[in-house]
Amino acid sequence: MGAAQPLSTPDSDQIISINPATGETLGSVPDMSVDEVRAAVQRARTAQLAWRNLPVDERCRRVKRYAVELMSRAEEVIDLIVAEGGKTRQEALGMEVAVVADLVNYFCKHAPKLLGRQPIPLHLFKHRSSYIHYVPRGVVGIIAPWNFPFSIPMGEVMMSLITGNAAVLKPSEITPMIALKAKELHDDCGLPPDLFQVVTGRGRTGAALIDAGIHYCVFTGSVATGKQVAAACGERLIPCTMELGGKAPAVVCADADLDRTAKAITWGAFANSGQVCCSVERVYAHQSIHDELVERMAAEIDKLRQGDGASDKVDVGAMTWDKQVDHVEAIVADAVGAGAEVVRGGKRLDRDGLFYAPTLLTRCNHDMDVMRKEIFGPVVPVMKVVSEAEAVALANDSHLGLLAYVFTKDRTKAKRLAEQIEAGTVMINDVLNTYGCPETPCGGVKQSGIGRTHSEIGLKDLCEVRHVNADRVALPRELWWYPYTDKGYKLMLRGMRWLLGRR
Ligand code: TXE
Repeated sequence: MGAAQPLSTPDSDQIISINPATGETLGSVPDMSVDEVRAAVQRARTAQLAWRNLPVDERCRRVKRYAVELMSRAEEVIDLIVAEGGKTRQEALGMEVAVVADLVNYFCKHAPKLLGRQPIPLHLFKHRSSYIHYVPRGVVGIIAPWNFPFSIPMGEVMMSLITGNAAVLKPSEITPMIALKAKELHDDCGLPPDLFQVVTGRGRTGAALIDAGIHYCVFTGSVATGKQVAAACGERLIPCTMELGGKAPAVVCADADLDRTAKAITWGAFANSGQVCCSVERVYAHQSIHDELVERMAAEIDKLRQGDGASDKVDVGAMTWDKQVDHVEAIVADAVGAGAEVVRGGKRLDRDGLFYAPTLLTRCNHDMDVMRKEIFGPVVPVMKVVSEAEAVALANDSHLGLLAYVFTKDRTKAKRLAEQIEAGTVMINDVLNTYGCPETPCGGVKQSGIGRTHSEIGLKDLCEVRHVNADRVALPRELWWYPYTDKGYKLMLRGMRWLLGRR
């Protein structure tokens, strides 16, 4: 049936990369040792000590070359993303390659201003001045998942270089080849080779990276692994950003534009075969429009063409990892066993490769795993609700809070509902797309993670935020210094009463 797991045994020193749509072997990469990882971090640190001294404008001028190189070789990269990850060409272009090229262009344009000295006007000590300056941390360790093996890590790599850091990437062992291609483009566009390196391997290589002298860690992956990584960083007091799982709810109000909503939810649930941390993972539809919405979604699903993403006539490609297909099968079986109705899909395709049919479930409830656990596959369960208040309460009944969606024509109500939903990002009448807006923060609340990637927040998190406080006038001493005197005390008391105690 599906493509086998990498052929290597867990302790072999080679990892085989396989095309999930065809089962063909794409190549193999080493399962790198602790010493190899440590050496890579040392080389990165040496390169970074020179790189950090370049003015930010010069760093941006050089990093911008990556976007030029990437877009000139876009199809080379797209072909490999499709072959190794299973997504369609459109998704490899729009959700991977273009996202990185746009992020590079955006931050190369805006970073010099964002990273400039930031004055802090002092409200009381007017005879002094303060400002913040942003200092690169050193070597950023990036540990990445298999679902967006290019755009997720490379956005962080590029932001690391722009802020004056070096980056060492540990890609997922399921999709290592694309990371090596990303590194090839980096070297080919003339950036210092040691500034960005790839250390391939399994989880233990990721663990070795955390222990190899990095100065910051950006982890993207599951909640379970994220807790292990955060603990390892905590033990070493390495600051980190955790981008973990999601269970995005879509709240569909009675007054939603059902045609747009059905199209949005279909794409939001099945793009990249549903293997997106911000996929629509559950729908709460107002009882007055529930049946019509389900009908429209079913009609949208019927139009979907599924097959090997290498073909241009495909809307839904292969899933990436056979264990994820097993998980999807189990979670659908649990739902059906508990009374869910399969309106569309509900099973693997009877063909080679990792294909699971786009699946629409109704009669779902919160006693089912499908409404509580991350599916991370092409399944969308729908639940009928009697009110918007019930929808919001159910949306918040989750340990995850990454993205959420609200569909209604009333934009004022939409923002009110959006602000009640516990999620890092809430989109109104749209899905997924904020990841493609580098100026907006990505990240979750609750168990969906810590910190933010992208945006000014994510850029500055890659820096040490340092503060300088300086004198503006030359005074012989400050009032509150030694010697303490009764006169000085009384003067300060009177002054503070006037300053701080006025109505
Ligand atoms: O994650 P894993 P996967 C989540 C998504 C899903 C998961 C899928 O919701 O849950 O990621 O990706 C390495 N120390 N997101 O299965 O297993 C491992 O080798 C250090 C959320 O890849 O957590 C891999 O490289 N590293 C996200 C990486 O961790 C370790 C967007 C992730 O592996 C390790 C995309 C260890 N002990 C997917 N063990 C978002 N929020 O944006 C494993 N690894």
